[in-house]
Formats: sequence, C-alpha cells, structure tokens
Amino acid sequence: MPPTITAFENSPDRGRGQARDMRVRWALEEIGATYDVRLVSFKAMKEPAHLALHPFGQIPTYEDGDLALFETGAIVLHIAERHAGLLPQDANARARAIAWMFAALSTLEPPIVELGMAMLFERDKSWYAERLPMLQERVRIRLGELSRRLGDADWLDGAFSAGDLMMVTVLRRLNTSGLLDEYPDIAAYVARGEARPAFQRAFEAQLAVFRSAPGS
Ligand code: GTB
Repeated sequence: MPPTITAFENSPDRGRGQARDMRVRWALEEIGATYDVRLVSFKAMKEPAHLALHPFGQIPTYEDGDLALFETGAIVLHIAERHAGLLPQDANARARAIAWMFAALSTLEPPIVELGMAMLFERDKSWYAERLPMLQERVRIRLGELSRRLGDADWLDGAFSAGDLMMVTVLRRLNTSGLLDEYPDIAAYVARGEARPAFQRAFEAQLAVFRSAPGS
C-alpha cells in the first residue's frame, strides 16, 4: 500500500503550491514513490477522525502502514531517512543537511510567515504601515545571511538535499512580497528548486486538486 497524505480539498492559494502538503509531495516525487492523497475540508480537519491524526487539526498528515505522522519537518525527514536521494550517505554531511531542514523551519520560516500573515490579514489595520518595514527587515536579515552562505553554490551544502527542499518551499512563501527581487542569488536558488522535475510533478498534482475543486 502506498502512503497516504492529506491536503486541502480547496486550497486558499488556488493551487499555487504554497500549502504545506507541497513539501511532502515534492519529497515523495524526489524518491520516486507513489502516494495517495485524501482531501479534507476545513470542517473535517477539526473533526475527531482528523484530530486523531493531527492534534492541531491541520494538513498535511502522512500515513504509512501503522505509522501516522504530522508536521512536515518530521514527515520529510522520515521519508528522506528511508529512501536514497534526499540525504547524503556521509554521516556528517547528513547531519548538516538535517540542520538545514531545521534552519528552514525554525530560523527562516517564522519571520517569513509573520510577514505573509501581516500582508494578508493586517493591511486594513491602522498600524500596518508602521509594522510592515520591521517585518520586512527581519526577513531581509535572514535572506542576507542565507545569501552570504550560499555564495555561488547551487545548493546549501553539496548536492541537493532535503535541506534544500525545505528551504525552497519556505522561501517560496515570499513570492508575492517582492523581497526575493532584492536577492537575485536567492531567487535563482528558488528557481533551481522549482525547475526540478520532482517539484514540477508535485506542483502539477497540487494544482490539479484546485482545478477539480467545486466552484473553481
Ligand atoms: N508546522 C506545521 C507543518 O509544518 O506541518 C504547519 C501545518 C500548517 O500550517 N498547515 C496549514 C493548515 O492546515 C496548511 S499549510 N491550516 C489550517 C488550519 O490551521 O486550520 C499553511 C498555508 C495555508 C494556506 C496558504 N495559502 O493559501 O497560500 C499557504 C500556507
């Protein structure tokens, strides 16, 4: 039986590859795995059957035999540890790739999500214009640091790894912010990730869900 993941039945991003099942789909495509997708509504995500899989009532989840997982970091790491292609063989290089996964999720993602949420939900607030530059600056600091580390390399540490997969999906959330334009090397890094055939397959699969959703 192939693993089953959950995804939005009707994604608010209209299938632009921003919902976090994209990371899991991409990882599964990189290793050449087939997988099933169970689509869930916002209502179903908060009901007992889904809460038993995901205590916070979110997507994605991952089920494989007796194992049920939530949190994209844990899911992608689980997949990467069990199949060739997403983590280096060398123990130290493997540890560094995992460090990049954590960096993406715990150092880059929080300020990027904070900025994205403000741009989406706080535009009409009186304090938005004052707060926005501070949120942008927090992201710029991380992008500058990332850019210095990346240098002229294609990927963060040698060959493409789960660290890059996670980092690219996090950075893609800046697509509409304009900030990536200020860092052409980071924009090119994201584009390299998006050009991977496995990314393309994952993106198309997520978009296909939106196209077939009622009312779209
Ligand atoms: N830390 C968890 C993980 O990495 O797995 C976070 C999971 C998460 O945030 N899931 C979101 C969710 O289920 C979907 S991805 N939200 C519903 C809820 O909490 O009730 C976040 C997301 C949603 C929509 C867009 N978008 O429309 O652009 C982008 C990202």
